[in-house]
Amino acid sequence: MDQHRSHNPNSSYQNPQSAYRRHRDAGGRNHCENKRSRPNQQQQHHHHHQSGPAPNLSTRKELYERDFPVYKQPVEIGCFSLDSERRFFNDGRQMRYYVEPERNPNFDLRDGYKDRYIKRDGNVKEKLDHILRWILANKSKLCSKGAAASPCALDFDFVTWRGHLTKLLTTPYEMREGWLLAVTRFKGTLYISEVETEAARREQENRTERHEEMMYWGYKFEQYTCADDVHSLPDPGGVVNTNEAFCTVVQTRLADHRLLFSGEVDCRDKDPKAPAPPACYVELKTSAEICTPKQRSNFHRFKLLKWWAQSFLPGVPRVVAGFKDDEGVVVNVDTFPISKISQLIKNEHNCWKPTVCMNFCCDFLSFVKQIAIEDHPRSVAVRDDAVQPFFF
Ligand code: 0WD
Ligand code: CA
Repeated sequence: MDQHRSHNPNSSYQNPQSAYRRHRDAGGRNHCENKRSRPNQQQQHHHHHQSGPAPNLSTRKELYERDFPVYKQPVEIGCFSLDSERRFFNDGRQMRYYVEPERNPNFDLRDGYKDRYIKRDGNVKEKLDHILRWILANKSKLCSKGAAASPCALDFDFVTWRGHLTKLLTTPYEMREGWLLAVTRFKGTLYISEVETEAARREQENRTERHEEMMYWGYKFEQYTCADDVHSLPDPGGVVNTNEAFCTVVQTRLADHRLLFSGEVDCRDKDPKAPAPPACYVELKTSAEICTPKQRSNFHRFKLLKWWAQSFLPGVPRVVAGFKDDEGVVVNVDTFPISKISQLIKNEHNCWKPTVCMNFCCDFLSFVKQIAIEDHPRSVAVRDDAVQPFFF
């Protein structure tokens, strides 16, 4: 399941690896853009580093202001759970149920940080492993034609995490954080997995104790608002263990890209009459209390973009946000229906547009199809955002 292999650069003809790096200049602008090489204009044979200039893809938002692309209603085709020791189960045992809090609950998010917190080991890079486990456990229902000899071809163009797609959606508006994605083609399906950037690694190493604690606050909010069973209540006295996860696996299509991806889901509506997944799912967030017009504007421009992209992708219809003060106390709770977010930001001058996000993602996926040609599990194309290729 190791999707990323390093190879001797001199052997790249046998195992070609392509890498695409995005650079930011000091002003946070993308450079290395090349308008001549929009992906749709690329010839297939240009993917190879021996055959001329490397193609690249601009991240300039102006280029993506066209009609909204076809995005089929995402359908849940399965789910899986990761337990307190990060073990995989091909079922929904880690599903939790949303218990609506009061509007002004005064939840203390700092409670338990020192003594009731088990933190997932961030040094373990899981790559696509859990999704691949789910595919193996469900291959009889996924294989195109009967139970062909393994491994059979999948009816998908792309397999990835939802979180990686979220990063693609927000790329035209993201001026700070770059990313690095590895792509490999196997039996016609492209597997996309993230590789940690040098900047992200440094950021993680230099995290302050305050930042470290604030990362706990989001999980603590989940504990205040989620119950383990339909008829039980949240247990704020319990342990927060971030190994535990419930993940949905969804199928959808973006233009001509057939996608299979998985994303972690916080909880579901506990009403038995609630619609089927993913429409019953609830995404939980925390955010700083909004006190000034400037803070409200930033919330619309940056937070709502990320929240929208993350939940729109799997068809999760609402985000429940806990607004916290500097002491980590949730002072109020608000629900944001995903379908209303684009109206909410309409008054914001020069704000982000959903169509730009989706069109960029769509073009990026077309670009990847043209770049990652070699169909071999050991041939890996690594690419980074803004979106300049490099090869090794
Ligand atoms: O190893 C890696 N580089 C990554 C692993 C990067 C991103 C995700 N993952 C894996 C983990 O197995 C995790 O369980 O993906 C799972 C979540 O996938 P996703 O839904 O595609 O990721 P994303 O949409 O970025 O995050 C959803 C939630 C987060 O909630 P908030 O409200 O903060 O967005 O998943 C959690 C977090 O609660 N989460 C993670 N949990 C464990 N390990 C990770 C992570 N690396 N990233 C996000
Ligand atoms: Ca969340």
